[in-house]
Amino acid sequence: MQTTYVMVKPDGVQRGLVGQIITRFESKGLRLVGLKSIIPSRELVEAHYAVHKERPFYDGLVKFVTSGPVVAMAWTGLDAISVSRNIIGATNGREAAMGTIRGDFGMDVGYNLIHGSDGEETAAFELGLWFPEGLNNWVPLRETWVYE
Ligand code: ABT
Ligand code: MG
Repeated sequence: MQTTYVMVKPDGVQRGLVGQIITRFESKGLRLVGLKSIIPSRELVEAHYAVHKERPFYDGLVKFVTSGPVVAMAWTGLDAISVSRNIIGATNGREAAMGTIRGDFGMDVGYNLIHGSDGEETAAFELGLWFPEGLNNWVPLRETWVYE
């Protein structure tokens, strides 16, 4: 089992897509172990995107993600990291496959609606950063019908 950090970015929240986005992860069979709506501080977002610090889009990206509420989530499941990246779709919404969140709702690279951790180390780092209070340890009854 893996747990991944997923976040609806300010554009997804402003466009009223939070419910539809959560539904996709929930109906896929992933388990929700953390959820909160916050306007993140500059320090938090700078730490989150530290790997992109030298990139030309970094300042704009930090400004964008701190511009309003985001919805921070933690989802658990078998291969939750790659499963979530598949639900999310390619970085650029114009190229993302239909059926993915970005493919269905997005038209841009910068405003790409949602974030998902890209590996196990990143997930551990991001979950610790956004959920220092910890996650909910539980197993939904319906999960007995998700995995054979
Ligand atoms: P994230 O899930 O947000 O990390 O997106 P993804 O992993 O699909 O894409 P990466 B490459 O990690 O992009 C991080 C954020 O930077 C934005 N970006 C990226 C640009 O604005 N211009 C660019 O040329 C590139 C490569 C897209 C991502 N987030 N936003 N918002
Ligand atoms: Mg990324």
